[in-house]
Amino acid sequence: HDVDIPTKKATFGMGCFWSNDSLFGATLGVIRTRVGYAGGTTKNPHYRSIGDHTEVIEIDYDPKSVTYEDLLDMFWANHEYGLTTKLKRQYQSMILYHDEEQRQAAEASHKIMEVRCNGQLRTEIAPAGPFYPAEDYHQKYRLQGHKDLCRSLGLDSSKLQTSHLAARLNGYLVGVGGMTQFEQEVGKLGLSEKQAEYVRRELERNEGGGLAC
Ligand code: MHO
Repeated sequence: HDVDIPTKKATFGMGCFWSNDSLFGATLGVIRTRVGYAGGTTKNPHYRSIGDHTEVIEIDYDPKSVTYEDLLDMFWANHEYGLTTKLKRQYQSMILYHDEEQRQAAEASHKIMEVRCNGQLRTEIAPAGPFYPAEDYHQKYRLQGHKDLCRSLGLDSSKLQTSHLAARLNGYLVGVGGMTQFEQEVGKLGLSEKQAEYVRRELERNEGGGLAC
């Protein structure tokens, strides 16, 4: 289940982290994901005591297969960043960059969006500080709804944060990524025929259904 190649990190706050986990998990070039809290100053945040932190997704990606710019495009296309809605700090729109190259790309994309939205953006751009992984039950939240599948694949709570397969399934099961992409990579995922059939059924049932939280 584990893919061992050099990766880079990207960290985004895009509202409720359950759906972002599914969105990026099924994106080609994304190797692993985990959700957590970042962007604040208070120590050891938890879901029920989040302090001034924000729900974020941390992505390990293969820069040879997907660029940071691609991920930024997905960031802007998949959450609410306008000033029109008033959201809690928990759901702050946020780009936490990991190096100078990412900072520049983030600022550049922000400028473009600002023009498009007449300056009405509430997205924060800041250097990535400490990341606090969320409680186990938040990791691959959609996948965890399929207990038997998790069990049969040996996806325990630590694997839910480190496994490539877990990231993929967490997307496909809710219809993200699509059937064509699933069929293209199913041979590499290491599923039995029965497990693959199960995922196909769920994917088909949910495709195009959106990612409500
Ligand atoms: N509607 C969900 C949001 C959870 S999300 C991880 C809830 O209230 O539980 O913020």
